[in-house]
Amino acid sequence: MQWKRYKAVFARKALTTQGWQKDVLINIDEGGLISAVEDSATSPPGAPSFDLVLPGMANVHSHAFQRAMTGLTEIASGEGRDNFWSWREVMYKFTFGLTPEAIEIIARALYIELLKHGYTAVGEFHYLHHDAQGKPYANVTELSDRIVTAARAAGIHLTHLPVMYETGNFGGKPTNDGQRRFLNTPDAYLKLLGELKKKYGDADDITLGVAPHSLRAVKPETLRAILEALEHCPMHMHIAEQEKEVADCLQWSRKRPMEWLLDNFNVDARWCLIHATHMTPEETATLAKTGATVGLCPTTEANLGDGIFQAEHFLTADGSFGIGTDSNVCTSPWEELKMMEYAQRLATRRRNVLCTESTPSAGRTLFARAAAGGAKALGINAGILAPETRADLVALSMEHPLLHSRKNDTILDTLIFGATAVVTDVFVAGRRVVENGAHAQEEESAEKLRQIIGRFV
Ligand code: NGQ
Ligand code: ZN
Repeated sequence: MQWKRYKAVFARKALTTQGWQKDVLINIDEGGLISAVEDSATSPPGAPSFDLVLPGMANVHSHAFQRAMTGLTEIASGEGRDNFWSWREVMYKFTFGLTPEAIEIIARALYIELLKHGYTAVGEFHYLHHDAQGKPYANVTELSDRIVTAARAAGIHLTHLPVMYETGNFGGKPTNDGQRRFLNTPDAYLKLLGELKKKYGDADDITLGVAPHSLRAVKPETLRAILEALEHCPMHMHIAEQEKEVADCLQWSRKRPMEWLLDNFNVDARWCLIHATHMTPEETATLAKTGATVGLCPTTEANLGDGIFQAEHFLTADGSFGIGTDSNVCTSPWEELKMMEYAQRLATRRRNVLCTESTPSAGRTLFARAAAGGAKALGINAGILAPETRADLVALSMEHPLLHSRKNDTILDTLIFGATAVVTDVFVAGRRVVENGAHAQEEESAEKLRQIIGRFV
């Protein structure tokens, strides 16, 4: 699907790197980058004009197929012991029923939803590689190709993160049958990376990264080999999400997961550590200084009963974070950011926790930092409105009566905490993929999803 690329977008109000500005003209070059941001401008003929324009949000962590499981894991097993690990068993069984076609249909429908809520890029942490029996497809990139096709059809920028998975737990423990679609030897994984690089390495709508699944699922020597295989690309990994994971890591290495990683690897800005829920204050402070981003998935972390990230401490130490939809039970960045702050309020019994002296608005702090940190984690130059960054733009309506008198940062506070965010238009690299609240393929995509979703109930 080809969308027209706009040359300019006009905003009566916009959040730029200069702060809140009025009558902003955003000029876009032929490559989809912002060429100039002018305030107190007039709208040129042909440029679409909006109430409010913000930088698009990055979704740093998605497992697209899990969108189709939404609502199917909320019934108690009856033993009173439902937890992350029992959810994972259900999720493993769910993967057995997914055909390549279904994966593409689910992913496209999800990506359209993400766009409609204001996400403009998605980091797909992709670990389904083989067929339902665990046999490699003749085309080793079959399921990656499906994800790429879905993202291209929807028009969202994709940071594709093929996942390495080889062990069942720390210390090289054997895998189980539920993991059969995920597994690769290091050689097979490097071959997959090589194929993906050949196919998509030069594409400007795809960014390639790597994703060792977790310290539970990848041996230290494999982690090192992966780091060296693709230089400079984003490197994403789940870490320290569950208390049992911390206990298992201590037993294996006498170190906690984050402690082990920081002691053994040169963690730097190319890393995105997903969850990082269970850290000591020392780990939190050290990680913040590395330049790595943490990928927080507040709604999924709540849904799975993970625990609460040390966000206040991490932000005070100037740590970088992005938000992710992970299991895709929530597809709205506004709700995700609200959940992030509310978890802190519930834990600390205080209010307005995630903000700083220089930016006392929680909404502004959350939005701006997640947009910038998320873009960094996805390896794209985006998340701010400034020349030479991608024209990934989200336009919102200010028609809600509550927004009428709101100014500057209280606009973001009202969008996030008042649930008043109405996204009308979305541009990805200057292409208008959502127009007046609608995506051109949403009906057809929904119908395709309707036709297959019955298989999963
Ligand atoms: C995943 N999800 O890869 O989908 C994981 C579950 C695991 C989250 N961690 C599997 N939220 O971590 O072993
Ligand atoms: Zn995950």
